[in-house]
Amino acid sequence: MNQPKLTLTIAGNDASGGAGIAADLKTFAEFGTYGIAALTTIATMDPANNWSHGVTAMSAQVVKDQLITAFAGPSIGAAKTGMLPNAEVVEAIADQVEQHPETALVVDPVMICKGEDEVLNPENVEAIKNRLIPLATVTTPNLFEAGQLAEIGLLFNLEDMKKAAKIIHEKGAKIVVVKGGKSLAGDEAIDLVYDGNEYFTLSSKKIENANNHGAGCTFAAAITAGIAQGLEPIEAIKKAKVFVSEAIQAGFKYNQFVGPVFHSGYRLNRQDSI
Ligand code: PXL
Repeated sequence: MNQPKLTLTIAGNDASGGAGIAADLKTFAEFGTYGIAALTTIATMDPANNWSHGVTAMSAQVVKDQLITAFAGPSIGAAKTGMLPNAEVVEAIADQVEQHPETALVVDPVMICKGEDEVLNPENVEAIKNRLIPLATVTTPNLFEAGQLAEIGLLFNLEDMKKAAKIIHEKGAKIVVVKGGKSLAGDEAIDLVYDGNEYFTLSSKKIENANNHGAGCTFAAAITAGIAQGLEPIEAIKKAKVFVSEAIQAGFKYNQFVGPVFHSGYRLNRQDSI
């Protein structure tokens, strides 16, 4: 057996298992890569209080120490960032990742969790924009996040998505994937991809009442794993879209509050590995 390709997630723990490092590590495994996690935050949900989220930050020092450990092994093919609690942690991550240009970076600029309506931390958005976006091979904002990163407010249609993608590309991300998700009108879930040269869209049928908690993390993790396995980023993005659609198909109701994707959906639905 050859040595596996290494993948790294720098993200939070979703205590319900659908999003965050749980989603990432399960996805990394489905792709046959060796996953490593550096924990940035712990997100807990309170069943006695309408599943409201609590967020506990790791210190910048312990995030830095985890990254030093992770990078002390064989070369990591690709890393991704997910939920980041504050600007200090973002800075610590950028300082380490910058020293490893051999590792492709996928930035999932998580600003908000589904069902929550507060941006995690405004100065955090600034730090992601200034320190991580310039290092990104791929970034995967949703409509809200793309509007924040591009500083153009809310996005409503494909034209708005193109405008945001261009601005985010100018800030340094090589490839921008703006996820239209369920929010755009129509019965397709459309993502817009921009690589500085051309725009193209990826679409899949919207799934009614989808159990899709963790879909964003799973999509970005699948792109990360594809790149680590040697795919060109655009090919990794296309493959990730297929992978996450199957994960959403296999999603299930966890409790009255949340329905996660099932990260093994592709393998189970198709009786084949990705
Ligand atoms: O889906 C965004 C997200 C990312 N990371 C963690 C989360 C969530 C949403 O719950 O808990 C750790």
